[in-house]
Amino acid sequence: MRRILGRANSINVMKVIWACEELGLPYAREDLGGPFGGLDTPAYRAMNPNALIPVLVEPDGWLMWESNAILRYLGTAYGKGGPLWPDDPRARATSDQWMDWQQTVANASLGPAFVQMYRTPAEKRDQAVIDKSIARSAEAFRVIEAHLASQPYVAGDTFTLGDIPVGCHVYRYLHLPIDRPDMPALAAYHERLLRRLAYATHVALPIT
Ligand SMILES: N[C@@H](CCC(=O)N[C@@H](CS)C(=O)NCC(=O)O)C(=O)O
Repeated sequence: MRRILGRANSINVMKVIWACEELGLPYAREDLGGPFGGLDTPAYRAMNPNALIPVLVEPDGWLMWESNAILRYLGTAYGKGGPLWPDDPRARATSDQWMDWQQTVANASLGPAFVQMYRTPAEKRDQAVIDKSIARSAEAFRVIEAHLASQPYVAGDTFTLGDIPVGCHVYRYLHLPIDRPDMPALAAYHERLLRRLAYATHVALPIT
């Protein structure tokens, strides 16, 4: 059986679950990281030397880490000829571009506020870090707001794997208890994604 290693409330684990569900791939998920621990062990570091989740372990034991790279692997291995990871190089590149945007722009801007608000004890929180992160996030998410104002999905008219990292982060941005500018295209995107069972079941949950 394919294994997804990592706690269910990790945004990066959610991406892999969502991709497996979209591709119809069976998997078993195992709780690791956060309160479950288990990452700083020789056995886990032998799988992922960064001691981070997720790790994907294929049924034959081959494994890999880095959530967006896992999505690209799953699409290439199991999505051939289908709409999720288009064979057309340019359509695929556009989907891929937005995956990188999620890591390098969305996460870089919103991550600090999330870590302060959800992963840092109240007495150690730095409001200046939160404020700066929220301000940077407004700029970052205006980019995807403008993009999705003219098309339903990141790569065009069709849902692709690039919507998975972006959708996970848009959900988080729209549902964190922070001030944010009105972003109607992102709100509509969230409503569109809610029609996908995997998003509704594994992503659109209370943020913890
Ligand atoms: N770039 C990596 C980041 C992985 C990462 O930062 N994972 C976090 C959870 S979202 C983690 O392992 N945190 C430590 C923990 O959960 O104990 C990826 O996309 O897979």
